[in-house]
Amino acid sequence: MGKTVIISNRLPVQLQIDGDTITAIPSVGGLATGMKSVHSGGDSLWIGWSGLTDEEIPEGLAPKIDQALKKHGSSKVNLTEADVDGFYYGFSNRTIWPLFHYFLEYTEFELESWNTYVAVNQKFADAILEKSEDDDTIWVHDYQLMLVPQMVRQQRPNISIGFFLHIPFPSFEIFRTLPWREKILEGLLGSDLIGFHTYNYERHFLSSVRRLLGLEVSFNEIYKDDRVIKVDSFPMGIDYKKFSDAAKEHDEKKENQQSELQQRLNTHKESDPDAKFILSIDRLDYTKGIAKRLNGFEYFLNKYPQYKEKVRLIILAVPSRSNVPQYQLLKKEVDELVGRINGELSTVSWTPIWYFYRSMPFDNLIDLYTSSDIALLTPIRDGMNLVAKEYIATRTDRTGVLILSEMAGSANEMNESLLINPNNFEQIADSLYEAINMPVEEQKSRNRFLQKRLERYNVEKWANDFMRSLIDQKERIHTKVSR
Ligand code: ADQ
Repeated sequence: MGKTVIISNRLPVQLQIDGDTITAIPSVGGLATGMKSVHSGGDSLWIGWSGLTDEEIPEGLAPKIDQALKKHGSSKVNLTEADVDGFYYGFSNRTIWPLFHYFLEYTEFELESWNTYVAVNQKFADAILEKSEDDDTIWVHDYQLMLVPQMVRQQRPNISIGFFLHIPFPSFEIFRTLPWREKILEGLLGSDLIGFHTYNYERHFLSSVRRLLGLEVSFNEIYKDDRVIKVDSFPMGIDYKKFSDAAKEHDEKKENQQSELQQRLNTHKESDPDAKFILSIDRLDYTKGIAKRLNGFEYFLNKYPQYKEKVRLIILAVPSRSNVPQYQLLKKEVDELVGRINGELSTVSWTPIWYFYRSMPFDNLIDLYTSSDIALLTPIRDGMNLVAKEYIATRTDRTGVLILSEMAGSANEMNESLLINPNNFEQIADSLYEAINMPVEEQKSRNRFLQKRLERYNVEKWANDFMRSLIDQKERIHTKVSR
């Protein structure tokens, strides 16, 4: 058996350039961690963009960058600034991202960015073709690279290809609006296995294949030419141990070892034992429902005014895609909403919303997760939502209440949380009331189930399940189906 080749838009390393010294630092993101068991170094390769455009790479340093990446089993795809504009900020994030999250009004259909998407997908496919052999196993990730499977398949009919989509696959009625809908489906169907987070996304995809391409679909298999393509759901987990161990370590810290953030949180708790922290963490993205969360919180404070001066909403939003206009508008909307609500409701001793617009180091994330009585996550659409899982994993004493939007993929596996419709402010307000008043025994019994499930189906298991399924499918690859 050959090696495993993983392909994603970004490589799981960050490049640091200091004069002519290049260092590649491994990223600690969910995907990179999850793939650890698959991307074990010696017999695997990760192909992706380094984060630096051709224009940004200092003259003569490209070979050094290649060497630095090689040490981490990585190889870069070269992209120009124009490529990144049209492919990433353009078609990926102004067409596919809004459309697949049901934001039709934000979706742009531009031929030029589609053409760049095709050309850049070809660059990724070419990189795979150059670096792989027929007996290798290829795993392509996410919505930026949906044409890659077919582009590779055309040149390498016998190679084994898996594809995983990290965002929702929308219903047929939404997907059909895309001018290049058949091309996207055909691109994906170059794979042997196509994975989604949930059964619903899988079902939507199969329905589009049947209705737009007229292909035969039986249960979760698609028959195309002489191939059988398997479609399945693999709900992505987290590195459970990393989060639960970090939380245990956090609990054992003496006061003088605690971060400044933790000490500030403690001071507030000590000054009023009834005070509650409500936490939300996400990228600043319109799909995450941050404005609805703020409105829901305001509604809660007006409906249950006894909690004024008692509860605080901590909003941690990571800057994201800030050169796409809708993200700039969203930033403005959230800034104004936080300002207005705080302006109207604050007292000399209480600010209802603490808003941090930045990425936080892992230790501070743990401070926030472990200090918050409630996590309030209200995405309007979300492929999975790992923050919900991370919050539960850090609750070492099993207290804490998760309020989660039913529009997040993770809601399917987290029935013991309080599920809400993010458009229903009444329900958000009542769930906050329920969470604040939930008996500790009930919190523990709900979290016991959640923790067990998350511990068992962690991110490593997710990656291994996908790979096992792909290898199984390999045995059937290209067998003529007599039908
Ligand atoms: P995202 O939309 O990025 O991922 P999510 O799954 O919640 O959403 O992952 C966010 C990650 O970033 C979490 O691990 C979280 O801890 C971290 N993070 C968030 N805010 C942070 C901050 N301020 N500082 C530091 N870290 C922060 C996409 C899809 C999701 C899907 C994942 C995985 O949109 O639906 O769950 O991929 O498939």
